[in-house]
Amino acid sequence: MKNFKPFGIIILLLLLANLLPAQEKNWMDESKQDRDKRMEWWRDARFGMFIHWGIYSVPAGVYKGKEIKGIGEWIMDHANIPVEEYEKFAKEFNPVKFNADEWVQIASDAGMKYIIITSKHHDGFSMWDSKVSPYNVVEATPFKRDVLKELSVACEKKGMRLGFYYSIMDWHNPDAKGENFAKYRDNYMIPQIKELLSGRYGNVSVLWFDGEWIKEWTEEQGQALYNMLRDIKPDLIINNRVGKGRKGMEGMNKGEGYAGDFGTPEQKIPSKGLPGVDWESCMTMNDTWGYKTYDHDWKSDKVLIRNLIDIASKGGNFLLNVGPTSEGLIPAASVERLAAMGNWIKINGEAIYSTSASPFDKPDWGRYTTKPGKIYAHIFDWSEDKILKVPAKNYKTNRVYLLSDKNKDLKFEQDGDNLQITLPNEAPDSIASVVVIEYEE
Ligand code: H79
Repeated sequence: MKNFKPFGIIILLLLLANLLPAQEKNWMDESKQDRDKRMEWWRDARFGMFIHWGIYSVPAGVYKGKEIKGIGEWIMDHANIPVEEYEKFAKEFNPVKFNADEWVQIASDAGMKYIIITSKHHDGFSMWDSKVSPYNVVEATPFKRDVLKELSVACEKKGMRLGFYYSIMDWHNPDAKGENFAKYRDNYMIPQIKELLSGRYGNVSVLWFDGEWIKEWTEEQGQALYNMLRDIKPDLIINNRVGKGRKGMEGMNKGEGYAGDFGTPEQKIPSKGLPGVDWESCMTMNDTWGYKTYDHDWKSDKVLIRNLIDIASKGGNFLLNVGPTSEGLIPAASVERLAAMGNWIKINGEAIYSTSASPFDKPDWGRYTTKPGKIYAHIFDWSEDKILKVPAKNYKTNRVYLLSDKNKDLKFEQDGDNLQITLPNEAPDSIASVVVIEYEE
């Protein structure tokens, strides 16, 4: 073995390995540890802003003098508007009052930790400077400004996370329906998504797909897209509508064979949450996502704040929508409600952010959230007898107090299976008052 040359053999093996087909990474096989790390900021955030903004804000629910029934961003479909007619709304889109810093400030003041904005809705209109198609906000409107770019800069300044909604269904591109779908997918949709992840739009934290129900889109294509996106950006978080996982258990990456990182209940809060999976309820503040001039059916501060608590108590996130006008303004009714939520969160945010689902069954008087060493009782209905009973049987309680008055101890005693807490006469907050139970871990 005088002529044995180990380096030569190693080099030969390396050369051979290059000839083998590259083993593609399946990101759906991620370890729990890696997944927990990637999802951490999102789980802690609990509350985000959804923004539905596009050229549908120009008709704003009215076409040819008629109020069109249904959600505003669907007007092209609901009013049967031909493509060439609908395109004309782009020429009227000039939202000179748009100020990205103001939008981010409104979200931040509301206590929201991330923003998801429509990059392209079903109407196919792109809200950024896309080189893939001139049907976009820079080339097709008098506004000529890159909305997503401005928002990404404003988010970066404020430390606000940003994600993009992208509709797989596209009513504008003729290839997006029927036998040419692969052409739309490979030459239009994927190049567009790559633009969004190119770095030009900052650190994109979430991609939020929709319109995946069309027959042209399959779970296999969804999984291929999911893997492609994680190859580009390994820490990206992607919703379950990237594939066909929205039906059934809303679930993903659970050995159920569906792509996506979180479930997306729409306009509803699952009665028991979605145990074992990450999820986010998206909801409107009135009855539309895209702006409609005449929709005044606003949810009250009480409903919105209690929805946030209800969702947190079930371990989910709340993605609450605003539909800005064609002037570029978030409607005043939305801003007022977001401010009220922010005021509640300023006092009680500790009981929302970074919490986990309730350790107990849902009580009649409100909801629970929890954190290591702490139980938060969110009281909706202040009890008549001023005694709060918490089924904290095997907990060694150290201290009990209200988040609105942290220095003042509340009296408590263990009574069999229940911890009995003596409440003050008046509820500090008529919508939800939070009592903290600190216990030894
Ligand atoms: O962007 C907002 C809406 O425009 C969009 N999703 C939110 C976030 C939305 N698309 N459709 N809808 C809301 C309601 C209509 C759903 C249906 Fe279907 C589509 C009914 C039949 C096809 C999806 C697939 C739901 C049921 C089957």
